Amino acid sequence: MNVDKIRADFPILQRKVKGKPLVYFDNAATSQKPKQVIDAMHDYYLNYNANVHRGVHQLSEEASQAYEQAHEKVGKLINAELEETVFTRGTTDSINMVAAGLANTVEAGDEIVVTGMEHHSNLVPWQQVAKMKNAVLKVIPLTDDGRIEERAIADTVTGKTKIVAATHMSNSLGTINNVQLMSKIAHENDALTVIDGAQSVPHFPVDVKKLDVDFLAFSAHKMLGPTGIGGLYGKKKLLEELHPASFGGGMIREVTEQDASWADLPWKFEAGTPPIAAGIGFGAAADYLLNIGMQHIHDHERKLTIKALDVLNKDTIDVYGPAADHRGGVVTFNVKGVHAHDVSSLLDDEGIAVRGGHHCNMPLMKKLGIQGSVRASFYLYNTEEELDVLNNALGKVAKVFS
Ligand code: 7TS
Repeated sequence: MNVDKIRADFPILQRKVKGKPLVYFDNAATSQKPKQVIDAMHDYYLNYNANVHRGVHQLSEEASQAYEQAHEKVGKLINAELEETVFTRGTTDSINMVAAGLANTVEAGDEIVVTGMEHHSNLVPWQQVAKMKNAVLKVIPLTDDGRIEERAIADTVTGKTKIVAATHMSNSLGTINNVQLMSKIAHENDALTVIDGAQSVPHFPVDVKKLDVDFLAFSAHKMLGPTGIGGLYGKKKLLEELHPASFGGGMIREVTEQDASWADLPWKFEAGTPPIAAGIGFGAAADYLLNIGMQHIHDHERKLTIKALDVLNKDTIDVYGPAADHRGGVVTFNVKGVHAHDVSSLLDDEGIAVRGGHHCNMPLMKKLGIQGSVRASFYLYNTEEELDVLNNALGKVAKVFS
């Protein structure tokens, strides 16, 4: 993987922040966008802007074709068919759609299982379903280093479990979960898995068939694509059974005064005029990632993560989460005795963008006994030299507060 060549595709990486070259380590929040994605969206607006699936005129046909092809490209990235690849507004929207659809299948006393490391967007929707249906929300506990052991899954999931909602990779701890095993245990108990792929699909190979997950949610903006769009994979049979949560134009087959039937998959779940340019950009992002190769991206981030853990492993710093073998390119830490926001702000003075705060993981922060942390998260365009810049900057932070 030629990182210099990749960096040339991202004009923003050339800019300076506070007079210093930008070091962008906030990829878990959102990634930067390559020219190829921006150009694809421009091209649509400049040359074939029209609504999709409606007109028979040339522009509409071109737009419809590009929009459908974008679904195919995104599907290819996760080894899903077109019918199984729904475009949504993002991970949060995807999970809410599934939660609304599956709520009908949950009865009083049933169990919904989540893990102790869920982003609020894969926790709060399930809390709401559990409250509405008088179901029991159970939480798979974590080890002290922020992993999930097989025994913990097997002990939590029971014959009463209807849904296992779990993140593929934690946005706070970096932990990569064995969702194949979770699906196996869920299926042995006749439960379905809803996997939050917001941090996995952008960063390593995800094959929905191999993992045998039932639903998978992800966001374009974390994988080189635009904001406002994301993906929901569902097994075809399950999507056919799932009740749509949003109704209107585009998602119907036939409407009478009193009733309506639904369009074929995936359009059944895409009511109204979609964000067409964003969808086309999402397809271009999937193409870009496929061209580079997800395994190459994972290997690169792994190298960076090992070095980051080494750089951060100091007496003055607490690092959270498991060893490099169990995690992706997210490293969260605190400089002892210094507020995460102060550290983030001093790093910003050095041109380094990190996130400080609770990372939408309040229950996890509570368990760790902290209010928040500083998070450095990596992507394909980051370099080992940038980790040296972080290391030097953290040295300065320690001096300021000593
Ligand atoms: N799930 C995980 C694991 C995430 O990291 C995020 C976003 C979401 C769900 C929600 O995605 P959205 O695109 O619908 O907002 N995580 C973060 C973050 O860590 N910092 O900013 C956004």
